[in-house]
Amino acid sequence: MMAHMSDCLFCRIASGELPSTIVAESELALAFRDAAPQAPVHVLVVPRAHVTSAHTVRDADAHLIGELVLLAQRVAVIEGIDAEDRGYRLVMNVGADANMSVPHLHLHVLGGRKLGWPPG
Ligand code: DGP
Repeated sequence: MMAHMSDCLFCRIASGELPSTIVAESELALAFRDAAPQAPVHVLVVPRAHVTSAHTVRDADAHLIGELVLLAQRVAVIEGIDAEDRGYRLVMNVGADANMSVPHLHLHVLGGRKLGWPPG
């Protein structure tokens, strides 16, 4: 895990250097609206510290995965999609085949409509 990378988009958003629409935050993570939403609710949850992807997570930063999920739960409550008859999808893209475009670990929180499966 690296603290901050000045050329990383989500590091710059997480530090407040670049603007975002923040939905929730914790000491270790930030949740902000995706700039190209794929659903009525589309929020990205990122660790403040730089981790490249789920595939590069190591023992020392494994707790961040739990942190992202806990913050995603708060996002779901804030956005009103947490009820059992609603629900949401959590997605972590890894690498080119999954269309990962920003190499800073992030959890997509998608909801607000019936989501298709398989995702395609
Ligand atoms: P992924 O494909 O999993 O790497 O998702 C990256 C997401 O980041 C994608 O859905 C679009 C979003 N995104 C890209 N640039 C920005 C930005 O500058 N601000 C915000 N809020 N979202 C961004």
